[in-house]
Amino acid sequence: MPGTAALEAWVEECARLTRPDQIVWITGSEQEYEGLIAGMLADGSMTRLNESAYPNSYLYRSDPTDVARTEELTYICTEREEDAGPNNNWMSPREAKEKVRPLFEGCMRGRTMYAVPYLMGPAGSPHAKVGVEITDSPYVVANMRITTRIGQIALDTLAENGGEFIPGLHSIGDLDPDRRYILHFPEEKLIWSIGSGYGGNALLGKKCLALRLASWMGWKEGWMAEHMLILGLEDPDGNVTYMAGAFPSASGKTNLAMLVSPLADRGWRVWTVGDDIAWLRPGPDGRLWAVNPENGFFGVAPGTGPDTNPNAMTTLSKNSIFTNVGLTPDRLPWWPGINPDEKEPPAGTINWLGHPKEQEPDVPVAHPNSRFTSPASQCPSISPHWEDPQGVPISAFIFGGRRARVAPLVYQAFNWQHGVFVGAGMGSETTAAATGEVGVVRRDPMAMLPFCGYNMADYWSHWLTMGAQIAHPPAVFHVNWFRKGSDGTFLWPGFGQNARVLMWMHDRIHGTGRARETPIGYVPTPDALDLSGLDLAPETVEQLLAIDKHDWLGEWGDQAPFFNQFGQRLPAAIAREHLELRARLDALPG
Ligand code: GTP
Ligand code: SPV
Ligand code: MN
Repeated sequence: MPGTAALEAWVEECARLTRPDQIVWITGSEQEYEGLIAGMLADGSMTRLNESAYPNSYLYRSDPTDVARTEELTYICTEREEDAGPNNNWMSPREAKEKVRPLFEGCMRGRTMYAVPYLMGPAGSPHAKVGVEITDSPYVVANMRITTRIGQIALDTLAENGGEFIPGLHSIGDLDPDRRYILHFPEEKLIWSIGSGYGGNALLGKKCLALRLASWMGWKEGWMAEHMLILGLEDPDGNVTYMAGAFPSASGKTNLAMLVSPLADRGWRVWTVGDDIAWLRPGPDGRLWAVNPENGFFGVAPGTGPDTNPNAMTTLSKNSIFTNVGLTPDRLPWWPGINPDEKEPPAGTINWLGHPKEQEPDVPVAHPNSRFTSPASQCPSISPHWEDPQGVPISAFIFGGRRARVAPLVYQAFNWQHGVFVGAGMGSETTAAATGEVGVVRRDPMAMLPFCGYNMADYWSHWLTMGAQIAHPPAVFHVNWFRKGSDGTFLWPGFGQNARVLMWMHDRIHGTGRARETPIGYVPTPDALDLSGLDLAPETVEQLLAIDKHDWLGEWGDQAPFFNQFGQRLPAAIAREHLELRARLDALPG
């Protein structure tokens, strides 16, 4: 298939390095997909699910040592270390290539090399970018086909934009974590990834291009690439207010984006634009406009069920790939929560390692980071505007953490600068989305710690600059669905009920919501939240909205060394906001 000369030359160069048996250019056709799947069914790497319950859907089990993003093996390779910042692992481009090129040498011998042209962003959008991923994993190709727009549509855009594309070379290598590297070269817009076939390590359009490289490009070019869901909240008048939310990995973006409102009968509903990534640009009207660069969802399976996220359940009911979930004797996928009244799967269910669960009672049936890959177009709540080339206008940014203590259910920042500080100071408990310890609080500014492709201090400066450039910057909120009571259970019902918090934000944006001023921002008065029909004790509501001086002084203290790492590069406005928070906390009685 003809591409531009530069594209063909790069693919040939990669082939000389990796020595595949053959090169296949991916067109994105149905037939081609069926062929890829047939190959994986034949070699046993995929299993067909129950065709009547889950048409055209498959189970894939990854290598047991390759089940999540590996942040410690992910690098930003800039000429100067300080441009990558203390928030990233760094190697110089030269050192990185010298170290990793030998791993690519001959790594595709005996394998097929796929060249996958893909488009991030809706076709015809000024936001859209073309990437080309070279990979030796048919599983990666199949996932890219769902999560991005692949093949001809990307080549057409490439032809229209003068042949510009972002190259990404990927090989599963030998899957040994000791020889795994996820390398980004933002100065030459290049990605090299070897040794993993999982998620954000391997589907290069997602975290590598659409966040790490795109955040760098946005910094240089005056736009933003964020780890954000995008939703539209329709009110009883039929007006839709668009909001974008940054929560750390596995902390509720997909769920909020697809929320089914319990107050739909009163005219409140949520439309889904995106569930993981937002690209934002200032519009001529002085607002920020957002597109979802993706074409599908790579969603967390555990916890997803008809009671928590019915829209996700419909979305994943066909044409989907399930990774590292359980398999019941009826050939249905299984994970905790898929059937709300079933704590345990049926006897004879096969766990994610491929063994009968009875043989391995200590192994979870589904891996905690097991995922579904499904087309966005199948989502019942998908917005009619989700592929609008110019995107949707954003009225609010929502930051969110997973915090058993400290952070109240919701609060609003005083203004844009304070909002940037609220995002910069975010903390959240770690999850299974990345390897490492789970449940420990870490600073995860704007949910971008693993995804910001440059010095985080420069990123905050960029946020401040963007706000100053637009006439109508979004209102900024912070939420926490995960606050726990003394008995260790969640205080807030979450999921669909989060609509009530979105409604308060809507009221704040439109000037009617009631709030009290606290040291951390505006917190709803208990009567400002519509809690009708919820069985919440007034003490619980009080606990959910409480600002504890002692807890917040602890939080302040935890932020200090994090900010200090950035030295002189930390924007003065952030340092000042941090000091002013301290003064407001000190003035609080108690
Ligand atoms: P990534 O795809 O990793 O970026 O994750 P995400 O931010 O999209 O998270 P997702 O919505 O998939 O949720 C992750 C986990 O949190 C799932 O197990 C959900 O069931 C659970 N979760 C989501 N929203 C809520 C909520 O409001 N309350 C509670 N208790 N759990 C939630
Ligand atoms: C995340 O970890 O934030 C994800 C999943 O969205 S992955 O694509 O693996 O990065
Ligand atoms: Mn994510």
